[in-house]
Amino acid sequence: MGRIFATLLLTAFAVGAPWAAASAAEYEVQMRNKGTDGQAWQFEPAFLKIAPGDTVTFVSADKGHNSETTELLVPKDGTTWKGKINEPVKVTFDQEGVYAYKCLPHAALGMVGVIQVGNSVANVEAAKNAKIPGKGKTRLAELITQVGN
Ligand SMILES: [Cu+2]
Repeated sequence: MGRIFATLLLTAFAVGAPWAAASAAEYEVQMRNKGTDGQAWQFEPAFLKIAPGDTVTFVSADKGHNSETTELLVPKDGTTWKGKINEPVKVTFDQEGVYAYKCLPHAALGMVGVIQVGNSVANVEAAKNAKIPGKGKTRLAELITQVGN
């Protein structure tokens, strides 16, 4: 029985079983003191469009950063997260919509990011009105212009 089950499982993975999470894509966003475009305080890439079920891991390329969001910046029933400074945080996005997030120490300096999951833009206005100070607000508005179908 054990061997038959194992064989079935292997076959299922080989043909891409619908329940196998292996079909979901994984992305990495780096938290950096300076982006490759020369601008300081960056998530890179700062805009991502992904599919429901995909996973994004925020990793520290430099020290002193985190990634976090609040209920205001995510779709209804969307996941929220709050990464610790200098620690990677892995987020799986199941709910379609627009997710805005920030680095807590550097949000006012422009360190914000946007992830669009699927094609829903239902909450894009709320994301635009997110309470982010200073350069973060300008940068968020720029990133939101990339949201689309
Ligand atoms: Cu930062």
